[in-house]
Amino acid sequence: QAVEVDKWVKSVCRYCGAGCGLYIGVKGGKVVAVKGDDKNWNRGYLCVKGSYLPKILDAPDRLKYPMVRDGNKWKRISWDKAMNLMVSKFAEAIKKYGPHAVGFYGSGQSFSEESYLANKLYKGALGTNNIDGNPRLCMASAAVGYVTSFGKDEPMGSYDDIYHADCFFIIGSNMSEAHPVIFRLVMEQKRKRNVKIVVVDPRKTLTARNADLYLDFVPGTDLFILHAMAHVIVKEKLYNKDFFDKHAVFKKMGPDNKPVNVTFDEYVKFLEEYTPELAEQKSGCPKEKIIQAARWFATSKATMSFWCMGINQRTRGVWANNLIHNLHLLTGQICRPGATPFSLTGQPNACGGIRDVGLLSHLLPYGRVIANEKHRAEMEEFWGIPKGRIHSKPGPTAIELFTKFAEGEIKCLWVVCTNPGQSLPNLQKYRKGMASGDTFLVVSEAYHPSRTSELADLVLPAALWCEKEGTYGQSERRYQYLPQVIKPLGEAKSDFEVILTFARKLLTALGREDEAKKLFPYKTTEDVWNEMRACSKNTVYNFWGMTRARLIKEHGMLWPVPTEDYPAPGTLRRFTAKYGDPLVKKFDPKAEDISFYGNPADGNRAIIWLRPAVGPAEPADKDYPFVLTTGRLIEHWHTGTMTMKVPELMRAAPQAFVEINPKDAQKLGIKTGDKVRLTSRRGSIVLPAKVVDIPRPGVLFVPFHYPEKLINDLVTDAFDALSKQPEFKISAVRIEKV
Ligand code: MGD
Ligand code: SF4
Repeated sequence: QAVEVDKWVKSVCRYCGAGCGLYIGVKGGKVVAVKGDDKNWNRGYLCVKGSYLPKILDAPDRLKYPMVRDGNKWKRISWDKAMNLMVSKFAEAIKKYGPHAVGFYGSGQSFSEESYLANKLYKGALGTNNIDGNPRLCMASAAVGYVTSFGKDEPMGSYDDIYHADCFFIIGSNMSEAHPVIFRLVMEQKRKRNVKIVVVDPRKTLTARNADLYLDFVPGTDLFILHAMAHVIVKEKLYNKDFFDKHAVFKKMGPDNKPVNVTFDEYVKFLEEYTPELAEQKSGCPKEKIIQAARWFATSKATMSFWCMGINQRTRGVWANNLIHNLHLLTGQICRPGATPFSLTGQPNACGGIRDVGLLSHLLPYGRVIANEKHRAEMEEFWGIPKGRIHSKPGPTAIELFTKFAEGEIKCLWVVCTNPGQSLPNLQKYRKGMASGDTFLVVSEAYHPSRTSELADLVLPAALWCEKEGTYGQSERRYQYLPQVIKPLGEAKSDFEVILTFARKLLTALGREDEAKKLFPYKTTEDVWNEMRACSKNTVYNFWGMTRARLIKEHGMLWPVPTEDYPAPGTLRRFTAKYGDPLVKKFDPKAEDISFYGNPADGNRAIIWLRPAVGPAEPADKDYPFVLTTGRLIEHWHTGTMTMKVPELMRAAPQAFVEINPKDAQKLGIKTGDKVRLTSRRGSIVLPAKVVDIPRPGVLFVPFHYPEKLINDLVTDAFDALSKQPEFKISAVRIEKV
């Protein structure tokens, strides 16, 4: 049915990291419709969540005014009073206890300019690294995986590779629900060409049901499968020796926990024990399927891997990422059209706004890290702050940050554009800390109460999506501009405006008025964007050529884009001069074509890692015999604050449930609709059962969207030692009929 609008404005969906382009239809100052942008990568397609975006804007629980806690009640206050209260609390804590008494928890859904400002305030102006974000729960293992294998973060390929690949290796990703439009493009290839889809997942999801080859396995045993695939590739000589001789080195961790180089023969020896038989024994996946997957991976013309939370949300998430990269490097399935390891991103701006901007406690902007003295000095010079201002020790990561807040070491915490009161694992532990009367919690939210804002001392109303402007950086290094289309509801303000005002007022309250003016002189988000472009200029991220005007005009651009006349859409493939990476020669002048130029210490080669297969932190056992795994449904976004305002989505997915395999259900006498209790070492919850042949026997699945059913009370907060990303995908539980 045609919708009448006054104008259509080009923008981007605010949900998943796919980053579908869309047009927003405005009529009489209201958003009345969206439609897909057919000139963007998504070719006009949107999924069901994106299609209903207009309905989230004027929901009845939108927060319109700043609110302060008054005992058990909430009191409306003015913005001036709210800012003064916040500034006085933060300034008092800093004066009394030093800069590490305050913290910030940000989001892969904030605009890049917002995250850049917050990072500059905390690391550059205050001198504390107490700043982390929800991508720690989401993408940290993928980021560390890229850095440890290739020397630099972010995927080297792009969505364009979908049109060239003839084998898709999808592991730990339910693309059909979590990244539906990307999956649609994959399925389109399946209909048109002779492509193969391999899916490795403990749930027979819609994605798995569309596979040509489906490998199901006991959660947490996929490292054995990945090694066994390498074993087959080596044994059957399906590898590309020319490629890895030239472009990769083999490494393992030495006895003093430092990496040491090893030979290909040592790698082959390491793989000997990881036979398909052993993998079958450990994982429950038939060895024939593993062998077939290895053959298709290696011998297809071009293999593209996709993975997401099933790999990242693991105590061995980084190692699992490394093992996927190993397969590409071993077979030379990389750095040419269709051949690429592509990590799917959960959130719309986890890449551009958090990983690239460096809003994680160990990072600085554009590939720089806190632990590197030279990088700190570069940023100190760039920001014009005294040498030594940036603290040399990486700060606490998400779980550690909330632990410090719970223990009172951090006195004041500001949570922006995320809902940790629902999304953190082992939730009650951290909720108690957030609710404590001894600390001061500020939450910037678009809705109130959320499961976090209900615990806050001060809640600030946030302008949503098209009520403000800024930039997103999405899965494939694609940066896109989102304009302000309508006025914010009530007195809501953009987080950009609030962070900027707070930064100036806080520094002034600390007696540093000159610095407030010098470090935060911006008038518009474009001023900050221009500073970010300059900050990226001499790095491998170089997006100097992406002026705001170009981003407004183009339908997304992929960095590197080194000059203002560099042709749109930018760089489709990195690390290969032949396929268009403009930085290969700059960073590795001797390179003929391929160079992993982020890794000069290893001759600009990538690393094939010898990482032993290790299982999860909490496997099922006799007391807790089931594995609980959690994740998303197609209808809802994360903690449901937005999508649960859409009646159509609520009708489709109205309540939480637990999926159980029919074989387990029969043994336990459970039928669909029965109430069952799930209990882990941390908590328990009652849910209706859904008996369905999706999880394999021994596995239970619960979506984490529903605020009235906090499944994260049960989930372990064990995390990966390298990425500090928690293992949301594997907790041991028992189940009983109530
Ligand atoms: P969201 O619902 O995305 O969840 O968890 P969260 O980030 O905590 O929260 C974003 C919040 O920002 C919403 O409450 C929304 O109303 C608000 N908001 C929207 N727009 C704006 C804005 O412009 N400004 C401000 N200030 N607020 C805004 C996600 C997290 O959850 C992530 S990233 C992952 S990957 C984890 N996944 C996961 C899982 O797979 N299983 C389980 N069990 N738990 C998980 N938790 C993690
Ligand atoms: Fe939005 Fe992701 Fe759906 Fe595209 S696939 S419309 S970005 S939620």
